[in-house]
Parts: sequence; structure tokens; C-alpha cells
Amino acid sequence: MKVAIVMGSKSDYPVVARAENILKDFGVEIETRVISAHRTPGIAETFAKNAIQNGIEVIIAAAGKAAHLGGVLAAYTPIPVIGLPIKSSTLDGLDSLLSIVQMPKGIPVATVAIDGAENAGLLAVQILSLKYPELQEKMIAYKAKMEADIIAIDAEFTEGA
Ligand code: RP5
Repeated sequence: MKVAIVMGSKSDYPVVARAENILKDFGVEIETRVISAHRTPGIAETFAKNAIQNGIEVIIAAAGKAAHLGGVLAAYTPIPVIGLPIKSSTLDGLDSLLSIVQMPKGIPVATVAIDGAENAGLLAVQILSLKYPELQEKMIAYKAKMEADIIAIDAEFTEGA
């Protein structure tokens, strides 16, 4: 099972690293690349066209500003693309979010929150879990732990009350 994380610039990496960490926690193989829809468009096209034969099953595309990376990759491949809008400009990432989410019909890009790297990783895991039952088991355990952690925090506030 393999997820590609493509970012438009090395400057996106501090956010992207959080998606990598989620995927590593779930034991998913990662291929991380720096490819720009604008600065290296030919490489973006080749990467997306070869994604399936390179074993990639889901793509996370992280980009900021006029964030066209996810849309361009999705144009060239039938596999799911998750857009991760990066807060990288004077517009606080709203530019990135709208650039990614407002895809024309026919070329969907699933979009997470601005800098929502953990959810990009988790959504990729959920897509893969349709094919890999062991990932679904891990996702169920992840949610159960999250619930238990919050119940424990709640108890700290309510004990003695
Ligand atoms: C986008 O422009 C990148 O994804 C990055 O978020 C933003 C700024 O890139 P740099 O100027 O830091 O390389 O293409």
C-alpha cells in the first residue's frame, strides 16, 4: 500500500511532515516529492500519468497560494487525489483552500482544512482501508483511543465536582 505526498515547494514540508507521520503510524509506504504545477509542469504530468504503474494508490497534493497542484495531478490520473491547502501567503491560506476545493465537475479533489495535514493522512488511510482490512482495524483502534483520551481529559475536569 503506497501513498504519494506531493508538495508544490520545499517550504510546504513543515506541514506535510504531519501527514507523513500519520501514514507512518499506520504503516503505509510513502513517496514524498516536490513537484510544482507551475514551475515543473512537465514533471507533474509525467508523475501523475505513471502513478498507477508506480504502485501509488492515493495522492496527497499539498500546495499554497494559487494551489493548482492537486487539480493538475487529478487531471492526469484516475486514482483519488486529496488536496492539502497550505497557509503560505498573505491571504492566510484561503487562496489555497478555494483554489483546491473549487474544482470543475468531472475532476474531483477531496479537500481538507487549511494546514489540515493529519486529516489528509487519515483520509488517505480510510480510502486504502477499503482494500486493506488491517488498515480498517487500525482506524477503528485510532478512533477508540481518541475517544478514550477525551473521556480521560473530561474526567480531569469533572472529578471532585
Ligand atoms: C506554492 O507556492 C507552494 O506550494 C508553496 O506553498 C507556495 C510558495 O512556494 P515558495 O515560494 O516558498 O517556493 O506553489
